[in-house]
Amino acid sequence: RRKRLRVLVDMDGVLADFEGGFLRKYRDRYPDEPYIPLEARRGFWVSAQYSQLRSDLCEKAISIWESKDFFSELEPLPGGVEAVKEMAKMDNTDVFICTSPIKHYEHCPREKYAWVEKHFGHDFLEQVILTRDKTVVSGDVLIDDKPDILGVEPKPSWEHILFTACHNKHLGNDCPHRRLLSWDDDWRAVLDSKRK
Ligand code: UMP
Repeated sequence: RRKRLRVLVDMDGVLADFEGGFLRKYRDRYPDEPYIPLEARRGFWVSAQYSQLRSDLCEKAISIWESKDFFSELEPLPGGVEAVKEMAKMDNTDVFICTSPIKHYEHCPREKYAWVEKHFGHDFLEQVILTRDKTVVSGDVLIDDKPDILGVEPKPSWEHILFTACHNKHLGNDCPHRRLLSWDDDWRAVLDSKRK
């Protein structure tokens, strides 16, 4: 394979602990409201599951990630930053962080850049792709915890590698993608399989 390998890595739920950060701030802000423990999370959309729990909890959940400092204060998930830095140093490999900002744009896009700068350094901002449609971005692999990544391009160039998260770990055979169980899993082998 002569071409360089292009790896797209999602941010929330793959590099940054969106679920953990959400639950902590939700419980701090709404200590008397019911909540969904991470072991009970099902489905990508946190708002949908809170809405099922009680319809008025949907907007309370949304208020958490629409708040200032939510995205910038997310903790890195174990091993993610290190793995991406290592990928970026590999021969014939280009790595991009490919993430969808929320449409409430007051804080999220700026804070996503701030998060990358904090954890990867200023120069790595060159590698950031903010898009609401990942199917129009070309790459060899997309490592992402969302089970269904859809958009206007019906045949995206990347293979979706599903990164295991609390909300998708129970999905069985109706989810056809190869998985990365965590950053301790063999991500190098996944990349190598695409170099052939
Ligand atoms: N998000 C929502 N609602 C939810 C859960 C997540 O709007 O219930 C947001 C957080 C992220 C985006 O900004 O959706 C998901 O982005 P990707 O992980 O697909 O890049």
